[in-house]
Formats: sequence, structure tokens, C-alpha cells
Amino acid sequence: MKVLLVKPYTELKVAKRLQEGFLHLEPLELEITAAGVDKKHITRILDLSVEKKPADLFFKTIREFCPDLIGFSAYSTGAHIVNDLAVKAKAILPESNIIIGGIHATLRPYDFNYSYISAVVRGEGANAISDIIKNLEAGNKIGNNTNILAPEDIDFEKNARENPPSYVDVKSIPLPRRDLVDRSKYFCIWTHSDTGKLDELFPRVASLRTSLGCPFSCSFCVIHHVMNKAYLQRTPEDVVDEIENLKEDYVYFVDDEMFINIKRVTKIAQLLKQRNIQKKYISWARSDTIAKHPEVFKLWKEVGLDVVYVGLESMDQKRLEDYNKKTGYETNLKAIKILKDYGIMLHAAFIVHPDFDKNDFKRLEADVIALCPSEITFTVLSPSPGTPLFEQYKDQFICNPFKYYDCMHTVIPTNMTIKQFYKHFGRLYAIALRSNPLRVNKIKVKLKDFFRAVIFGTRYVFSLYNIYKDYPATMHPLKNDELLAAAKKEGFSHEE
Ligand code: B12
Ligand code: SF4
Repeated sequence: MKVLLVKPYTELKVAKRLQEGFLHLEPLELEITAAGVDKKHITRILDLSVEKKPADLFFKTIREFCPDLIGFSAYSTGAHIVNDLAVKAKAILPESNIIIGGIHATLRPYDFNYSYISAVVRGEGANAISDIIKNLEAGNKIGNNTNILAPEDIDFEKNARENPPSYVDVKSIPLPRRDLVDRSKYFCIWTHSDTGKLDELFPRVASLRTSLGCPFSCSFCVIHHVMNKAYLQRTPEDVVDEIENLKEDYVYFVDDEMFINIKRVTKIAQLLKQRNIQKKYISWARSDTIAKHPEVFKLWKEVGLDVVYVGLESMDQKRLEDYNKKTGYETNLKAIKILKDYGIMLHAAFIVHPDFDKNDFKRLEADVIALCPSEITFTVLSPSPGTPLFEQYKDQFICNPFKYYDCMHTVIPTNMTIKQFYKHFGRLYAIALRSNPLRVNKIKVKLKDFFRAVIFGTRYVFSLYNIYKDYPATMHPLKNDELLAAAKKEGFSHEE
């Protein structure tokens, strides 16, 4: 059997700019899924995410390769693109089976209830694809459990809406097939240096997952809905074996929250030390974990933890409570200090709420300046499809909330006019770029890397200032209810 696994592209300019300029991570979701396919089959991964002409490449590949099974991955931002590619692929190859998996399929399988789709997979891909192929080979029904749902099944909608998926034993998840992608494509900007210079500002980077899920339930996040609050952990030995075998020296941990179990992460660091594994790491961590367990971060710094992404979200206690973050202003401050003291670079992630007024932006600007030097990014609070927040706002959308779900385009009305909102939003990024350690600490980098960073940084900020142009011109000077009324009148037709 020939199997083609496809990562969709993005249509939104800001997301493209991010991937072209700052980080493009390997399609780990497809590499893990591919590892569930027996090696007797021919498996290919097609990552369309930064191709110049992704649709052309997709159709060329399916015509030439003629896969029997096509599997798409989809985050919410790519779900409509996947549906579009799937229907066209089925028209070209009517005999092939098309399956869809990933976060969006897990959250809202019913968005893929179409006759051209053979199965929608919820949860882990490797185990599911292995079952699917066995079923196809045996001539059985493609899916018959709560994780593999077949649109042709009469109970599809009922199962998709009422029966939650089950979770696999973490030990049964195979190691990713990293050999199936061109590894030279994947990089991440690395602005931290202990020596004042960097051999490479855009090193090749490997993605690695040590745990799945998160026991917290922040209101804006999808993970506790995807995983039903489960937290699955790989053993320290298993994790360190995988790290040791990576070709790349730079590693991006893609866990939602890697540092939940302190004993486990301490053991991972101790093993890295014992085995003298010399690599550099980026990970996410909560501010309360850092504040409560500084010793763990000290140890991790010794084994190469360079950058920690922290969802500070806000320095306003009330907003933190509204987000159900279960941290606080003081905790955020403590975590920032600990990371600075240990020489670990803070990458602070803040949420900009569409209800922000001028003063909220000014306060956030002051918070950003106080964090200097740090990496700082912002997202616009966006209800994710498949969550209660999405249902709560369902009558408030000012654009198609699926196509524009990139946490940069607001999907709900802003308190300021949409044009002013993005003027302030772009300005936040401009200030954040000026606070970047590379600039503040005058880190020495190769000239070509320096120019690349300046050019991409400028283009990125420019595209942020201009986000408002992605909404119809009549909406630019509007705010609040006027914006909603105008959007309803537009009927979202401008997106087609
Ligand atoms: C690293 C990361 C990124 C990276 C890019 C990652 C990438 N390779 O594309 C960066 C930083 C660029 C990024 C950006 C964004 N991200 Co992001 N990101 C993540 C993070 C932390 C890890 C992703 C990952 O590698 N997971 C590990 C893989 C192995 O897990 P997986 O994707 O679930 O795949 C498994 C199953 O779903 C299934 N599966 C997946 N595909 C398929 C296909 C088939 C055929 C089958 C059978 C099964 C299957 O099997 C896989 C392996 O077992 C996730 C959180 C998370 N837990 O996923 C958020 C997450 C995916 N991101 C999210 C968001 C919102 C974004 C942004 C839109 C906003 C933002 N600014 O953060 C942008 C969008 C950028 C874009 N171009 O689309 C949301 C998505 C929510 C949603 N409804 O889709 C998540 C879930 C975070 C969250 N807590 O809400 N992200
Ligand atoms: S701590 Fe992080 S991963 Fe966990 S629910 Fe909150 S935002 Fe999501």
C-alpha cells in the first residue's frame, strides 16, 4: 500500500511570515503517525506548510505517487484547507481512502462528515493508522471504535458528538519517523547566548514530545478539551534515549506543559548530565512551576535549557483570574526573576483581549519594557473551535471563526476601531523587538543572519499593523456592536 501523509498550508499572511522568518518546526504529528505504518508499505510525508505553491505540489504529488491512503493533519486554522484538498484529491483518485486526524479532528470530528472522507481519527495517530490499514487489508470496516469514526457510518454524528475518544497507553506510541522529512527545512530562531556570540541564529531544530496533555484548564486553551485533562508522561529513560539519538543539537519540546511532574523532569535532566548529552533546549513552563521549583530550572540550565516560553498572559490579576490561569501577578514576577538569575532566557507570551482600550495597551507596553531584555510575543484572545468559549461567543463572530482562527485576527468585536486596535497591536510587537536580547545584549551573529533577522522582523511587524486590511474596508473604522452589525451585513463573503 502507498500512504501519503499531508500537513496543510496556511493562507493567512501573518502565520506564513512567522514560519518563513522565525520558526518552522517539523511535522512531528505526521512523523509519529507514519511510525504506525508497517515498513512493508511505502510512506511519504508532504509538508505543504511553507511551500511557495502548495496546492500545485499537492496535486502533482498525488498524481505521480497515486497513494492508496491519504492522511491529513489539521489544526483548526487548517481544517477548511484540508476539506478543500480532500474533496479534490478524491475526485482525482476515487479509489483512495482519505483520513483526517489532528487537534481539529479530535475537537470537532463532525466538521469532516463528508462522503469523500473515509475516516476521522480522534487522538493519537500511530495506533489509529495501524488499525485502519489492517482493517483495509482485511476488507473490514475502516473504523469501528470511538477513535476512528467513519462518515459512512449511520452513527457517525452521534458518536462524534456524544462519545468521547479514549486515550492510548503512552508506551504504545512509537518514535517518530524523522527520516521521512527533509530535515534541513526546520529551524527556530535562537537568540540566547551565554558567551555574547552565536554561531548560528537560525539553527536546525528537532521537535520532541515528552508528555501529552495538561491538568490545568485555562479558559482560552484547547488542550484540556482535547485530552480531557489527562496528563500522559513518557519515562525519563525513553525521553533521554530519543534526545541522544537526535541528529540536531537544538531541541524544541512541544509538550503542552513539560514540567508538571517535578520528579520526572529532574530525572530527565540528571540522565542528560550523566550521559553527557550536550544539546540546547526550548520548553514551555508555567510561571507557578518556576516560582515553586527554581532548583529544577537551575539544574536544567546546567544541561542546556536556554529558553523557557512562559504563558504570563497578563500582569493584571483580574484578567489572570478571568482566564482561570491559577497563577498571579506576584508569581509571574517571581518566575521572571528566577529565569533572569539563572541566565535562562524568558520568552513571555501575553494575551491581548479584544476588549483592550488605549490604557490597557499602554499598561502592557510598560510591562513589556520592564521585561527587557526578553523575547516577547502576543496573541489575540480567540475562542477555539470545539471549546465552551467558542459556544459562548457564537453570536459575536465578526468573520469566519475557522478561517481566521490564528490568534492574531480577532474573531470577535474590538472595543477600539479595528484599525486602531491593530495599530496598537503592531506597536506592541515593535517594542518587543526592540527589547529582544539579541539587540539589547548586542549578541554577535553572522552578518547574513543579522540581515535576515532585521528583514523578517520588519516584514512581520508590518504585516501585524496591516491585519485590519484582511477585514472588509467598510469595517475598518468600526468597533463593538457596529463592527458586529457590519460583519453580519457582509455575511463573511469577503473571505471567499
Ligand atoms: C509547537 C506548536 C506550534 C508551533 C508550530 C507547530 C507545527 N509543527 O506546526 C508554532 C509555535 C509555530 C505554533 C503556532 C500556532 N499555534 Co500552535 N502549538 C504547538 C504545540 C505546543 C505543539 C504541537 C505539536 O507538535 N504537538 C505534538 C503532536 C505530535 O501532537 P498532535 O499535533 O496532537 O498530533 C497527534 C494527534 O493529533 C494525531 N494526528 C495529528 N495529525 C494526524 C493526521 C492523521 C492522518 C492521523 C491519523 C492522526 C493525526 O496523531 C499525532 C501523533 O500522535 C500545540 C499544543 C499541542 N499539544 O499540540 C500548539 C497548538 C497546536 N497551537 C495552537 C495554536 C492556536 C497556534 C496558533 C494558531 C496561534 C499561536 N500564535 O500560537 C499558531 C498557528 C500557526 C500556523 N501556521 O498554523 C493550538 C491549536 C488549537 C486548535 N484549535 O487547533 C494548540 C493546540 C495550542 C493550544 N494549547 O491551544 N504552534
Ligand atoms: S497551563 Fe498551558 S497547556 Fe495547560 S491549560 Fe493552561 S495554557 Fe493550556
